[in-house]
Order: sequence, then C-alpha cells, then structure tokens
Amino acid sequence: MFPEKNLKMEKCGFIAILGAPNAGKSTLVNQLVGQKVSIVSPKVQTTRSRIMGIAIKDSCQLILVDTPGIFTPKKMLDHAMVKEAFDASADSDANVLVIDVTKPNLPLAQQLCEQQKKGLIICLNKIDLIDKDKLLQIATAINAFQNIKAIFMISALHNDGISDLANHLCAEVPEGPWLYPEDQITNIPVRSWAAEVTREQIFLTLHQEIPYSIFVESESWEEFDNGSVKISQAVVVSRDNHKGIVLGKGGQTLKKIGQTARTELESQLERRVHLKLFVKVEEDWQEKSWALRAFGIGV
Ligand SMILES: Nc1nc2c(ncn2[C@@H]2O[C@H](COP(=O)(O)OP(=O)(O)OP(=O)(O)O)[C@@H](O)[C@H]2O)c(=O)[nH]1
Ligand SMILES: [Mg+2]
Repeated sequence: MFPEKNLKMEKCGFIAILGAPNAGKSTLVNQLVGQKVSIVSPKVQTTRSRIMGIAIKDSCQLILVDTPGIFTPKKMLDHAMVKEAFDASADSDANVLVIDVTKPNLPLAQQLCEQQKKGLIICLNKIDLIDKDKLLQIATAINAFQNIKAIFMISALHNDGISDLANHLCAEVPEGPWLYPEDQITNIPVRSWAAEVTREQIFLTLHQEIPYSIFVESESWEEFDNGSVKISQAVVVSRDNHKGIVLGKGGQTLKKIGQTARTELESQLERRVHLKLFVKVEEDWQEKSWALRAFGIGV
C-alpha cells in the first residue's frame, strides 16, 4: 500500500516572515516549526540573515523564511540585512508581516502593504500584552491598508492563534512535492547553527552596542568515537577595546557565555559538547563585504 502521506496531494511553498526588528518573527518561525531553529532575544536586530524553518502541517510543507527586521540602514551590514528581508519576500509564495501590537509601526506597515502587490498576511503579535480595545483599534487601522489578504491575532510566545495561521498558510502554498526530507527543520548547516547559539547568548549577556558588533564563526568541529564533539568558535569583535568587555574580569563573561551555549548545544545535539571560545579582532568587519559573506549574508 502507499504510505499515508501520498494519499493526499502534497503541497509545498516558501513563506517570508517580515516585520520591524523585535516584532517576534523568529519566535513565530520557531513556534510554527515546533522547535527552535532561529535565535531570539529581547534586543532588536538579532536575526541577520535569511534562516529557513521547515514546518509540516498534514500534507503541506511550509518553508518559513525568517528575515532580519526592516529598519533604516546605516552600515553595510544593515543594508545587507534589510536586502535579505526584501529578497526573501520577492522569492516567496506568500508573505507574512509580523507587527508587535505594543509598538505598532503603522507607517512602515502601510508602506510595506502598498509595495507588496502579491498581498500580505498580517500577524498582530504579542496580543498577550495589550487589552482587546486597543487591539481592535490597531486591526481596524490596518484593515484599511491595501493588499491585505488576512489578519491574524496571535501570541507567538504563548502559541496562541498559531494553528489557525498554519492552516491558512497551507492554503496559500501551491501543490507540489516536498523540497526537504520530512525530518529536516532548517536549511542552515549545523556549524552555522552552533555559531548562532553562541551569538544568542552574547545578545542575552552583553549590552549596549557590543552584541551588534560581534559575529561568531565555528572554526573547527571534531567528532570523537565516544560520541562527543569538540567545537571551536571565534567571537569576532570590531574594535580592540571590545575584547576586554567580551572576556570580562578574569575571562568570566566569556566563560559564562560559553557554559550556557554549551548546555543548549548539548541538549539540541543530544551528545556531549566541548565548546572552546576565543576572541578575535577584525576592525570594522560590518563594513567589509568578505566578512558579511563569511557568515552568510549575501552582499
Ligand atoms: N510577550 C510576548 N513576547 C513576545 C512574543 N513574541 C515574541 N516575543 C518576545 O519579543 C522579543 C523579540 O523576539 P524575536 O523573535 O527575537 O523578534 P524578531 O522579530 O525575530 O527580532 P529581530 O531578529 O531582531 O528582527 C523576544 O524577547 C521574544 O521573547 C509574544 O507573543 N508575546
Ligand atoms: Mg529574529
């Protein structure tokens, strides 16, 4: 007999997840996938490149393209990040615009709606944080914009409204064979994902401008017969005087970052991990195209 999956026509498509920095795009992608594929932090501009999270709903494979936030770019890195978001939306079968209802940027939303001729699915996110009247006001204002296909009210963090959204997204994607194996949840290589895990801890631990001027690169990856893995990562800073801040007194800050990242790596990889972090200086890497390409931002 045929396997059950093949009884129904398969569907598969790309969904770009767009929105202002900190709107909850990565949280939404992780919730739809059911596992954490994209890093999340309370700071803006956490996501830097297009990261795909692959979700399955019945006979439908949704390839969710998490994007950096849309903001006014200053450095070359910023321009590359915003371009990543727009490229993702041009290539997709459907576009979702995530709006943080606690700080809705309505002029930005209106502008994006006008530009998106193929239509936008709006997700009003973080509804757990505001009252119903305020939410209704925002929904009414947005409903008047052009090219809106649907409006969902969700809490990505609390998994509220996500299942209805997933059903709607499945209706949006075309019939066609799945592009990824059933058990694959992301497109990024495991080494890049491991570097992202460390970068997330840097975002959660360090403050002011420091996290924005850091990138992490997995320089070596050694697997041992006993199942453990030794990962060596460079934490690259853009100024010599940032080195001391990242290291902290007696190296304590970097040690704490490494310990937390290692715990997360071990739990996701389900094996023992030896994580070695070291700090490198690469003056003004945010302005250098080779550096941006090195960690996967196309410029
Ligand atoms: N209360 C609440 N917080 C949320 C919700 N969704 C996301 N957050 C929080 O909002 C913050 C930003 O979430 P991210 O998923 O990193 O946002 P993002 O849009 O990917 O941000 P960038 O990658 O920086 O553009 C995190 O602290 C999340 O925990 C929600 O539904 N409710
Ligand atoms: Mg993000």
